[in-house]
Amino acid sequence: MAMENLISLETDAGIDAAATRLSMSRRELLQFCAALAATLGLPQGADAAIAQAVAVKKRPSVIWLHFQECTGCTESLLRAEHPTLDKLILDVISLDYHETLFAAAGHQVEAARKQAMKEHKGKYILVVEGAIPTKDGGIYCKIGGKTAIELLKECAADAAAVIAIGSCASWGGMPSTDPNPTGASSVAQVLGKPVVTIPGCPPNPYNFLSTVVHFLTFGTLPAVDHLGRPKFAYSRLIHENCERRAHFDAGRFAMEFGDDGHRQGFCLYKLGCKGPETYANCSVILFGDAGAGTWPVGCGHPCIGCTEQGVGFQKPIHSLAKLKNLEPGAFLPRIVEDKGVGASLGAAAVLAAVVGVGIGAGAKLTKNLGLSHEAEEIEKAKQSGQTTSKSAEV
Ligand code: FSX
Ligand code: SF4
Ligand code: F3S
Repeated sequence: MAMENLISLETDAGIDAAATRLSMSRRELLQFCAALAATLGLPQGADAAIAQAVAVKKRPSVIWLHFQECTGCTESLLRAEHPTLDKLILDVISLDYHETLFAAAGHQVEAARKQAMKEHKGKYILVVEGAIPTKDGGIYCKIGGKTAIELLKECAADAAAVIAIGSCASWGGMPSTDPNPTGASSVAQVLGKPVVTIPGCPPNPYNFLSTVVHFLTFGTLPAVDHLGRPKFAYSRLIHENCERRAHFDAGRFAMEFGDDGHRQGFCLYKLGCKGPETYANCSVILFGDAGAGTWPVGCGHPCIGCTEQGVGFQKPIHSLAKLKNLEPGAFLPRIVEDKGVGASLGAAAVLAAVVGVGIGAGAKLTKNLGLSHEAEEIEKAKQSGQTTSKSAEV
């Protein structure tokens, strides 16, 4: 069906014109639309609808506010090493107000914001980057004489949709960590109503682009969870689709940066990887965009849970993650467990009770987590020419 739709677009001059505008070939543009449709989890044929929307629909006006943050969200969206993405974003939206990117300043930009709000009343998308300081009347962030609270409320009043981009805007992010001296709050907290959130510090720009393209193509925002996160991007734990998952299941862990396990690409759980308690699609669409495997865990650093309230910037980077789901990733091949020894069934039962899972999964997990520590000791002992009581058990 998708193919038929794409073939019927062959003569669509709009696609060619859009491809020329974006300095892409027609094929590259259609491939990109197919990738966006896949990211959004849309059925076959949606790629053609997206291609047509990108090519012919009127671009929605976007007003982009900056509050308490580092501008990393904007940086990640427009990063220089991948020109296609920023071109696409700037092509599918009409960015009518953006403090960082505007060449103008002062009253000129304030006038541009008011003009865009008047012209596109009830139709513009408001994107908010950064947390909103609420302590002491909100005096810790003022733009053009107005507090962030005032600006946010003013701009949200006539917006068709509000998108909180980044963890700061989504749940307070880094500025809200204890003791939160400025009372940094999320967009939803200040507006008192749910908004679409795209957490991450910075967030994956494809998730923002996919959300906007969904709005452009279908006139609605994608389905979200109870925290306002688009389900297409945040319904799975990173751990469920991680390329190192088979090592986790097999009990193969890097124990130190640079050790043998780390060099061999073993699981980073024992270095503090928060993938088991972090909902995001970094492991699926490989956030990093600098080549294969270049997402945080792919590069060899544990995920710090930057999308997740209560995890990112709250838990120590190298503390062990809470295991939220012990089911193995269904599609990953098994690795033969050939190392170490297991823990007792009693210990497995205790762990299973603590984490609230069935004894089978708990026993398997306990066995595997037990494996690596002991195997590691045996390995070290072997290397130093010693024997241990453990090695006799293997
Ligand atoms: Fe920075 Fe954005 Fe982090 Fe916050 O991203 S990358 S501090 S989520 O608001 O600019
Ligand atoms: Fe991947 Fe981290 Fe899970 Fe290990 S703990 S499988 S590195 S997400
Ligand atoms: Fe953040 Fe972890 Fe993804 S640190 S970018 S949620 S891999």
